[in-house]
Amino acid sequence: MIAQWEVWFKKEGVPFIFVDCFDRAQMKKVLAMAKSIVMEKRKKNNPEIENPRQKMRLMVIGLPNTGKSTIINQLAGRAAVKVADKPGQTQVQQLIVIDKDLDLLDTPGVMPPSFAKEEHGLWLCALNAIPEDVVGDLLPARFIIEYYKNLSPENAKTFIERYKLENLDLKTLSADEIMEKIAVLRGCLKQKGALDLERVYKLVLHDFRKGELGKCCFGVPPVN
Ligand SMILES: Nc1nc2c(ncn2[C@@H]2O[C@H](COP(=O)(O)OP(=O)(O)OP(=O)(O)O)[C@@H](O)[C@H]2O)c(=O)[nH]1
Ligand SMILES: [Mg+2]
Repeated sequence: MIAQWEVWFKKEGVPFIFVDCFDRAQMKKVLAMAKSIVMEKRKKNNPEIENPRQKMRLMVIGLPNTGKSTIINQLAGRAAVKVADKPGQTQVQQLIVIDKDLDLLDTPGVMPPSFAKEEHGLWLCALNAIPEDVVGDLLPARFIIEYYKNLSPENAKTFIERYKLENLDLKTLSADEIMEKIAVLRGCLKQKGALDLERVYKLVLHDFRKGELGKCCFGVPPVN
């Protein structure tokens, strides 16, 4: 699905780069790319100026808890802004000097005013872009299980191995039944042996957010 997004960005003429913020080499590419985009624009808008101004001020925007502040810290090479694994960490804008040519504005996460489909809200809950107390753990955990259940066994390999589900035909089970199996396999039990499903929901959400269930990509590019 990532490949489909690549095609779409190219077709739309939108410069893009997929990165792991903790990969220093990749982050350097982001910096170089951002600077070259700005310089190209400056040259295009003012062709008569031979040496356009180098100094630039850019802002980092995106959904809550998606790594905006982390990007800034990585590019600055220091803990310039606060980072946390929860939505709404950054509350006010903050301007950070990255180098002699670049200042970056860190901004609070932004949300779409509404969701075209209910599942879009669940994606954001699964990704922890919406605070956990808004919908609780069950719905996003069920949504994640549903996602991996519908993948081919090859694409769901990491998920299947993580919870030792190799002997089950996942397609014939509901997401809730799969979570019951995980409770048994992982020993998530309450006193007197009842299944502790709350623990399974938290486990699934935790593992998903840490990338332990394998790579995933929600949603295909829009069709024009
Ligand atoms: N694995 C992984 N984790 C990341 C990456 N980028 C950020 N994180 C983690 O995601 C969490 C949120 O990062 P932040 O930088 O605070 O996110 P933010 O977009 O600034 O969040 P708000 O200010 O709340 O909107 C932190 O626990 C980061 O360590 C990444 O590329 N890979
Ligand atoms: Mg932030």
